[in-house]
Amino acid sequence: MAPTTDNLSPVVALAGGVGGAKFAAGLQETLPPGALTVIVNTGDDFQHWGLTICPDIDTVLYGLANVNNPETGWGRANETWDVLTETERLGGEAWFRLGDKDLALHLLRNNWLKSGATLTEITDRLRLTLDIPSRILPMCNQPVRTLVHTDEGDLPFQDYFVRRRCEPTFHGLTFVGADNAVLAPEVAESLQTAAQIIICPSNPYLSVDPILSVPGLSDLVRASAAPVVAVSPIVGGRAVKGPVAKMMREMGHLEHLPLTVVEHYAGLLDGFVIDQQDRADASRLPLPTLTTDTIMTDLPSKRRLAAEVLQFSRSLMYS
Ligand code: FO1
Repeated sequence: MAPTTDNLSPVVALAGGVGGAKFAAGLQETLPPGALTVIVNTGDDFQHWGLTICPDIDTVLYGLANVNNPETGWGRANETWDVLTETERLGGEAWFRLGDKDLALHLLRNNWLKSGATLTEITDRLRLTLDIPSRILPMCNQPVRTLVHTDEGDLPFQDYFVRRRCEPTFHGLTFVGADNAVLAPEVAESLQTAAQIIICPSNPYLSVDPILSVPGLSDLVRASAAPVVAVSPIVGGRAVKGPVAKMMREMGHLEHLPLTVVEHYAGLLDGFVIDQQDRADASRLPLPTLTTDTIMTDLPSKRRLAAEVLQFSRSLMYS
């Protein structure tokens, strides 16, 4: 069935990390309750203090529940750090900052995982408890772990990103376990019925590629009749947050970074959204492009950007 254009049509967003969570919050604010599904990167997940940590799922959960830390973008607002402080005092590792409230969620999730629930089931339980009207789907239920190849050797994702603050020179990535990942029925169904598919302004290499590495997932995006639009994570030739521009430079892309993002998503996109500061790059882009203010500082700016992107995406249904 061809996708319809009314506001109740399902919208699927692919997201990872802080930029993705911010934009997804704007989409949720703009769309009717239940219209949004967010498929989230789990390549950043790892084991720490004996717990399974799912940073991007939690960043999206907290962002859509509006309980996220507005300064960092990850973790909880009004957090306390007693466990971390005491753990460090006892000689434990404190480079990865798990707050007390955040820890409560991790303890629960760990128990549920131990008792056999899938990450999809657990995430759904958590989003309902947090009164989130949107569906949040991990990209898969099997472990896929991003390994970063650097000039200092291979580093597990969080070692590269948090412990080493992305300082080592980036050479490439492997998504370990991706070959054995299985497309979850919920993910497949959401993409098959989507009226609009949006790739959030997340890091294309670290956050979106792991999602696309799940066997069969990018084929569904490509096969979809829905317009596929990506929002650039680049503003004024730089990353809004995180290491994407640094990584691009280290791969030899020194200028026209929005075009580099489009080329990276080759064959997937029907439209692209760039920031007004990158206006000069618009004419180089080989697809319909919306140029606007993509910086999201508060809820109104998230809502405005989401509304503009949805409208742009709808306009592509007729082209
Ligand atoms: N990012 C940091 O830069 N430092 C941290 O200590 C840190 C802790 C943390 C705890 C829970 C969580 O869900 C996320 C956390 N993040 C932290 C964010 C994080 O690991 C990255 O932003 C993502 O993996 C990249 O998208």
